[in-house]
Formats: sequence, C-alpha cells, structure tokens
Amino acid sequence: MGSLTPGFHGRPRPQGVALPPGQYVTEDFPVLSAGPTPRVDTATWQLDVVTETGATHSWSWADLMRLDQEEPTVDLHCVTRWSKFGTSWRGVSLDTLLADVASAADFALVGAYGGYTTNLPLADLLGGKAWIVHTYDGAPLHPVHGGPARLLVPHLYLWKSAKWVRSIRLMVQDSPGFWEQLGYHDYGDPWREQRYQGD
Ligand SMILES: Nc1nc2c(c(=O)[nH]1)N[C@H]1C(S)=C(S)[C@@H](COP(=O)(O)O)O[C@H]1N2
Ligand SMILES: [Mo]
Repeated sequence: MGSLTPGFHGRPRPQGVALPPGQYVTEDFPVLSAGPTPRVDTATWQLDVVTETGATHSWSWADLMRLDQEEPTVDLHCVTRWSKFGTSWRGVSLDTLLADVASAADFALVGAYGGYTTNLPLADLLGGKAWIVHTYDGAPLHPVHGGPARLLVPHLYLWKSAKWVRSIRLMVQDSPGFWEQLGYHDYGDPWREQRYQGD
C-alpha cells in the first residue's frame, strides 16, 4: 500500500452518505417488477385512502397536483443488494396527504395498479419519511419505475415503495403484502439488514 490520499478511494461522495450492510453502489437504475408494467392514464388515475372504519378519501391526478409539492433527494436500497445514492424526486408528502384523514390505525397496506401490495407501520409513512412521487430527475416518472406515481419510502428496502400506487388501506392490525407473504421481512430496515423473515 502506498500513502493514503484522502478522497482518492472510490468516487467522492457527499459527507454523511453511507452504505447499509451487504449493499453495493450502482449508478444504474435497475427495474424490478413482479409482473408486467400497467399503463395508467393520469386522466383516470386515482388514489384512495381507506381507513379502518371504511371511510374513503380519494384524490384525482389534479387533486394530487394541487397539494404542496416537495423535492426529496434520497438514497435507495434494494433487497437484491444494489443501492443508488442521491436520487431526486418530486411529489407529495404522506403527511400532507393524510393531514385530514382521521384514523386510529397503526398499520398500512399499500395497493398498486396490477395488484401488488406491501405493508408497513403507518408511522413509517408519516414524519417526513414518505412521498407519493410523480417526477424523477426532473422528468415524469417512467412507467417501468412506477409512473405516473409511486410510493417512495427510502428508509426501508425498496420493495416497500409500491410502484403504480393505487390505494392505502389503514388498519388496526398488520397484514402482510405480496413479498412479505413470500418470506420477505415484515419491516425491511436496510440498516439492520432485515431482508427476510427471521433476519
Ligand atoms: N407495484 C409494484 N411495486 C413495486 C414492485 C412491483 O413488482 N410492483 N417491486 C418492488 C421492488 S422488489 C423493488 S426493488 C422496487 C424497484 O423499483 P424500480 O423498478 O423503480 O427500481 O419497486 C418495488 N415496488
Ligand atoms: Mo426489490
């Protein structure tokens, strides 16, 4: 080994950026979908939030666009071990979306056009940690990545970020989604490497 020159070991990264255990960094944006890409028209797009009492709140595309828009830049961590740093999005915080939704639920089951589902604690959708995003890197979100709109929950493994988001069911009890029923971890924290049940 020669002398160590700070900054010359791998490409420079913003301070504070770190890689969860067992992950590698990619510059690509891989596509991972359990089925075909549904084509969803913004003219008919709808998002429903259904509470534990059955109360339903619905947003059209125009409704979504009228809400406060945020521009999070976040790191993505997929359970298949790739991570992507510094992705830039535009969309609506779940805090904004759920502000007027009365619920005593602790859990959410997110549904997508095409039938995909994923579950997470409601607290993980709140507190500035989750968005419904429609723009990636300054352009409309491509259908393969979940356009016209997907959930973005970057502090959990990316399978929790449902593409083509269609509904959020608020529930008193936890209920496993698609991958969770197939053995993926119920919570999926990349920093604790919660990939599969039992991790
Ligand atoms: N509706 C839907 N959302 C989904 C999936 C899916 O198959 N269907 N795959 C999940 C998985 S496993 C991952 S890793 C990410 C991949 O997102 P990307 O294709 O934009 O990289 O989407 C998640 N959201
Ligand atoms: Mo994934």
